[in-house]
Amino acid sequence: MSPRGWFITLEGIEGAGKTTAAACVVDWLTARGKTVVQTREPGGTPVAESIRQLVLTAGDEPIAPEAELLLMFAARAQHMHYRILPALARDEAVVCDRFTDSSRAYQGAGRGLDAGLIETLAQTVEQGRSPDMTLLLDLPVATGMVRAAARRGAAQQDRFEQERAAFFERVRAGFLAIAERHPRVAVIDAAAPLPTVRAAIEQALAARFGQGG
Ligand code: Z5A
Repeated sequence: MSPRGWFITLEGIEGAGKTTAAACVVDWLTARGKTVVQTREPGGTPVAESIRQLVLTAGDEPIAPEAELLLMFAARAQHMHYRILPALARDEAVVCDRFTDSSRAYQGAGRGLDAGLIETLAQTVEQGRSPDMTLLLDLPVATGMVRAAARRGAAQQDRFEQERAAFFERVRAGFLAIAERHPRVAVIDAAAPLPTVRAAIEQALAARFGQGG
């Protein structure tokens, strides 16, 4: 079985506007008659959502970087197996908020884990089906942090939100390095006003899939 649908991922540091951008991508695809599965990582299936809860919640026991990486890939394996690949096989479009590039950027560039190990895990878990297109929402770390704090309000920070700016600078640089290596990645200036971001996303989608979809 060779999955045929379109696999689109959204990436970026926190507060980049991935959630907002996902809605724009879904609108664009739906207008072209595509059936869309909108999902996120870590998460997307009941088991993967349980892992999300575990890995994002700040508790008394720290989570070792290697455990964090393996938990991200454990969630991804469930997601790939039971949600993403079946949808692609039905010729549907999958719009996923974060995917393996987040592991490369956060656990690789951010935590300093071995890039070779991450690629080995990716090869096994992705089963030969990497994204057709990735929208990288890029913006300065300080802007992302301000946006994320404003959206969070009085709610508690999760484990990642507790990291300092230097960590997110490494993550941002990691994402930009991925974009340089992979033509599937379109870099969107996410610091721009929303209508400008929306127009840039639509332009990138049209360039990849054609105007008619
Ligand atoms: N993680 C990892 O380490 N390794 C992995 O492999 C994976 C994940 C898969 C959870 O991700 C954490 O998991 C994540 C990395 C790690 N932690 N961090 N950081 P998440 O995606 O659930 O969490 P997040 O990145 O923190 O999401 P977010 O803060 O919700 O960011 P967002 O979705 O990109 O932003 P948003 O909600 O669309 O926008 C934020 C606010 O800005 C909101 O009020 C918007 O209205 C506003 N906004 C958006 N765009 C604009 C523009 N253009 N102008 C002005 N205001 C805007």
